[in-house]
Amino acid sequence: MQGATPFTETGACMMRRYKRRDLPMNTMKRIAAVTAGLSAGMMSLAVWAQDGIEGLETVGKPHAEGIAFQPAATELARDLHWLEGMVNVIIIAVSLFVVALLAIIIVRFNQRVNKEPARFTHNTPIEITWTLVPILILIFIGSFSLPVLFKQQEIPEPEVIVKATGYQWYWGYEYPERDFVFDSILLARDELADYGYADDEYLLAVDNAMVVPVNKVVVVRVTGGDVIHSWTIPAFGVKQDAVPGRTAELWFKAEREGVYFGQCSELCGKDHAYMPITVKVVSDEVYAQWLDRMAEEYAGTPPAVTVAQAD
Ligand SMILES: [Cu+2]
Repeated sequence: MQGATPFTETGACMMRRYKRRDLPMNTMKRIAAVTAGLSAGMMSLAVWAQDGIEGLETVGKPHAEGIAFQPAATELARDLHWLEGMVNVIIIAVSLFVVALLAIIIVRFNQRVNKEPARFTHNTPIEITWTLVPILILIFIGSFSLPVLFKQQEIPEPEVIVKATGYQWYWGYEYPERDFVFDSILLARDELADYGYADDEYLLAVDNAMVVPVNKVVVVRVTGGDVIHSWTIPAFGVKQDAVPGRTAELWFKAEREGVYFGQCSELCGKDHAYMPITVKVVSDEVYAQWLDRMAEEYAGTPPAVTVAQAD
């Protein structure tokens, strides 16, 4: 047991688990996984992703002592990384310039070296310069940052729609096209292996990940069920507040299959740290199979059948 960890299989967490609509099914799965784990000869069976999606590389994950961004998996994230690099160059240049000015003043105009200080108070050319130059720098930055912002906020025609709802303290996902809903709940440390996650993915991995197809425009409609939460996947370069009573949208087009992690990014109560976000980006056919399985398990609608029509 993790004595110091507030999130255990008892108390509040257990209550939340009972809110799931799929509890009987899931309990069955868990019993199956534990039984498999008990048999040494069948140990490998315990390590299977419970959503039936296997062999995905973990791409968007924080690393101990890491200071850079997670690898960009969308055009939006690449834009953000580029913008950060460009603004950093300006920040460093301005900082070095100011430090150099300070150094010159300290060395050349101290009381000892400069016994007779100048008495003038105005210098028009310098005053115009130090007003204009910062304005020009801001216009320059804005001419690059605003297009990046507009690209994020102008939602393209969706190929896949997912509704994400933040609750205290887990996420719920809805796939309106197939009419199913499920909850996505933090995995306890001892459950990670059963679901195919590494031990250091505690506080990042969930039981039911959101699944989306690769290279498709995914629009996520984000809302809050109780208080304000915030949905994010850093590697996608997206972050959107989940506000009760409002539906906000974000979009991304993930270019690489894999597992991506995020965490609720709006302080939402005592278990704010225990409502992570896991997204699996998969191929079109894996996505279609997953949709069918989920529609069946969560009583969604069967796939639309295209019927040939005679004119
Ligand atoms: Cu939250």
